[in-house]
Amino acid sequence: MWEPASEPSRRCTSESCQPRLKCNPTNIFRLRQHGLNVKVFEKGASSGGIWYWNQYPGARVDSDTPIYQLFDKELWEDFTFRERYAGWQDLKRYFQHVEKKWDLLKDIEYNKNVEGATFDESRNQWLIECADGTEVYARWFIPAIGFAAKRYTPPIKGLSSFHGDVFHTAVWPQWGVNLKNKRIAVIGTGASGIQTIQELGPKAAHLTIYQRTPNYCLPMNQRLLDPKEEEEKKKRGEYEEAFKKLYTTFAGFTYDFQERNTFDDTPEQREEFFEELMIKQGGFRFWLNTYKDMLKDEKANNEAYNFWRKKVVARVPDPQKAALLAPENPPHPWGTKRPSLEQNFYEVVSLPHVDIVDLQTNPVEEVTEQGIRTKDGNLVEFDVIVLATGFDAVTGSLAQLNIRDTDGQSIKERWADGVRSSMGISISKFPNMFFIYGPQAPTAFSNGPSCVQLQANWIDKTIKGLEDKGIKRFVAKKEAEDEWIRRTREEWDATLFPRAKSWYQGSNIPGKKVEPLNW
Ligand code: NA7
Repeated sequence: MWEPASEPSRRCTSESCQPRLKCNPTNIFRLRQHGLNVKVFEKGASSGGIWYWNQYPGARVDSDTPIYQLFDKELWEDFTFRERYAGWQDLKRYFQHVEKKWDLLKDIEYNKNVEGATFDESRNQWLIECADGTEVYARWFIPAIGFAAKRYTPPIKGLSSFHGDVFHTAVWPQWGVNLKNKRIAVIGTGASGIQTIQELGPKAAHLTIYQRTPNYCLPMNQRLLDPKEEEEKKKRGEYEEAFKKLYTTFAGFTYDFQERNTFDDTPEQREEFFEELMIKQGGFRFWLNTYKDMLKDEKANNEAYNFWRKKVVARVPDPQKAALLAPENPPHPWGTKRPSLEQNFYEVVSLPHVDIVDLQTNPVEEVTEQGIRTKDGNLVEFDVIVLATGFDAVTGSLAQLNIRDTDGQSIKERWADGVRSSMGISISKFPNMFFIYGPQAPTAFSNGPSCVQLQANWIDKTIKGLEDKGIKRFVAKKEAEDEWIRRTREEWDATLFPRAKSWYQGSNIPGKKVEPLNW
C-alpha cells in the first residue's frame, strides 16, 4: 500500500491506498488499534531520535526520567533499565524492546527524510514530501521531531581551516571516535558539554573548556539499578503509582514544589533541607522539589544559589577555576537555565591537564590550522575541537521543515514575529496537523516522556473522536492561539526565567526573537 523506496518518484493517489497518518512510535500502537493506517517516516537509520543522533562520549539521560519512560505495563513488565540515569546504549536497547513488543517496525520507514508538506484543500489531506522523492497523502499529520532537531554551530572565524577533526555533539559519528591521548577543545558547557568533558577529561592528553556561561550542575547520584529490587517494586505496584503521580506535578516528575516558601524555614532548617535535596537525593530535586518561591523570588533564589555555590567550591581546589565555575555573583538566577546532572564533573575539571577559558573576558578570536586563538593572543593547539554548542531549540525543529499552511506560508514565516500555537499542539491554518514535544507545550520544562505521553493520548482521543463522527477537517482558531500566547507569557513573566539568556527563550541564537518558548 506504500510507495516502495525504490520507486521514489511515483505518487500513490488511489483513495484505497492512502496512508491516513504520519506520526511517531508514541502513537502508532494506539492509532492502529482504532483501525487507522499508520506510517512513520524517520530520518535516522534506527530508532531513538535524539538518542540516535547524540551518541557523543558519555551521552545519557540527565533528567529524573529513566524508568518513567515505561508508561505501559506491557513495556515494563519485562524490561528494566540498568542504571538510574540510562546511557544512550541502554536507551537504544529500550527503543528496540518497544519496537519488538508492539511490532512497530512494519509501520516505520527509517532513512526517510521528510522535507515538507502542503495541505490539499480539495482532499482535506496533507501531501507529505520526502527528500528521496516519495510523496504520500495523509488525513492526519503528526510532526514529532522533538525540540532539538536543528543543531547550532556558531559562526567561528576560521573553523573550516582547522587541520584536526571537528565534531558537533548533536551529530556524533555513529561508529565512535577514539579520543584517547588527544589534545581536545570543548566549546560549550550545556548538558552535552558537561557530559563530554566528564568522559573525555580523564582520557585526554590535554583538554581545554571554552566556557561562556557556567552551568549550575547538580549531583546525579548515579547508581546501578538492582534488577531484583526493581522486580519487587513492580510487584508492589510502585511503577504504576509513579506513573499516576507524573500527571499531577509541575514538571511531570514524581515530585513537586513544596507548599512552603524559602523563608518559612529557619536558616538551619533550610540548610538541612537543601542538603537533603541536592546531596542526599540528587537529580533535579534541588530544582523542582524545592521551595515554591525559588524560581519566582530573587532573595529566595539567592539562598539556593549560595548553597549550591558553597558545595561546588568545596569540590574545586583551584580558586581560579572555582571562581569561573561558581562565581560569587550569580550570572543568572539559579535554575533559570537548565542545570545539568553531573557525576564527577568538578573533579575532572580540577585535573591539572584540564583548563578553562572564560569566553566572557577572553572570547575566541579565530580558529587556525593548529588550534584556537583567543582575544589575549594565546593560541592553544588541538587535535580535536568538540562543538557542544546546542540547538536552535524548541522552534527550530519544526520551522526548518517546508510545511506550508493553507495560505502557502511556511511555519518559519508564520513564526517570524513570534511563535503561535493553540495549546502547543496545533497551529491555525494548518488543519489536521498536531505536533508533539514542540513550542508552547511543557516540552523543555518537563519530563519529556510525561509530556509526550499526555499529548499522544490527547491526539489519539481527538483523532478517534473526529473519525467516529466522520469529520474530515479540524483546525485551531486564531483566537485560541492569541489566548494561549497570552497565558504562556503571563506565567513566564511571573518567574525569574526571563532574566537568563537561555534557549528556553531563544536567546542562544543570534537574531532569534526572545520570547517564552515553553508552557
Ligand atoms: P545547550 O544547553 O544549548 O548548550 C550549549 C552550550 O554552548 C552553552 O554552554 C552555550 O553557552 C554554548 N555556546 C553556544 N554558542 C556559543 C558560542 N558562540 N560561543 C561559545 N559558547 C557557545 O545545548 P546542549 O546540547 O548541551 O543541551 C541541550 C539540551 O538538550 C539539554 O539541556 C537537554 O535538555 C537536552 P551559553 O550558556 O549560551 O552562554
